[in-house]
Amino acid sequence: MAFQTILLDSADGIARLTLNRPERLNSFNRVMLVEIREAFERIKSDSSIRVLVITGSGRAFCAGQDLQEPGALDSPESVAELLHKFYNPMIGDLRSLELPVIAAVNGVAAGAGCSLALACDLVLAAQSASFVQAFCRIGLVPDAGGSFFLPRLVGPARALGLALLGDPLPAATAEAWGLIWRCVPDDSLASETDALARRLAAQATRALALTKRAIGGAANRSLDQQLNLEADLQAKAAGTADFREGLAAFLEKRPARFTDR
Ligand code: LHQ
Repeated sequence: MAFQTILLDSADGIARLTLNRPERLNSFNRVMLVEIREAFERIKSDSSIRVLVITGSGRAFCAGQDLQEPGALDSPESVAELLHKFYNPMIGDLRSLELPVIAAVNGVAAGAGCSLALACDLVLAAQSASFVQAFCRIGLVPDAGGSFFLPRLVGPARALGLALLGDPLPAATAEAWGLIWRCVPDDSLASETDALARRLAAQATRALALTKRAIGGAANRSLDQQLNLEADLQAKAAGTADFREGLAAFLEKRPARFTDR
């Protein structure tokens, strides 16, 4: 089935999901939120996919909720329903993907569009991109995981400054503050994203998925809990064919060829 609001293609183990409503700065409507989840399902069930890249078409990454979507914002109930039925499951599904997810932020990421980017594992942003906690500008509060990821990434002082003021944070500052992995020149975003995705696709995907589990939520666990979790995850990694291959390749002084997913 073809999608109406996103594009999904894959090659060489790398899936690319493009938010594709450029005339509305790729803002989310209900169709798009459903299609994104359907894309995640397809990626999960395709064992050839080892990395996902999420990006936007045109000049924006994503402007958050489509503020002109009929019926969406009519009442507190419709807003709560949007979050419970569409946004929250989408963020939950994204976080449970057992492969690395890169956000290639090609332009402005505002509101829930910023939350989506921050929920990804690695964020690469074009120098002209910016991150906007747009919620306060329209009398709303951060959602779609924004209030979870933001303070964990930049600390409460910067998180509050961003969320209470709603000023655009330029990509270079976002990198300096540790909000994102890297800011790159606009004309290098595509090639840098491709190089990063290829590097990740060549790695041991199961171990990367287990690493995501170790680091995700680590701030909420005690040292004892984390040590135990590490031991459990390491036992799982040690049971993969990729670990045997990685070890053999090291001992034989040759590049490893990882194949698990
Ligand atoms: C848009 C949008 C947009 C529709 C630009 N919708 N058309 C979840 C569920 C439940 C409740 C509500 O909240 C949420 C989560 C959220 O995401 S709430 C936050 C929603 N997003 C915003 O408040 C951001 C609104 N947009 C902006 O502040 C600006 O457009 C940004 C900073 C993103 C970009 O600014 P500019 O580059 O100056 O572009 P622009 O403002 O001129 O927009 C270009 C066009 O896109 C324009 O349409 P037009 O027909 O005049 O060319 C905008 O109306 C449209 N657009 N964002 N979210």
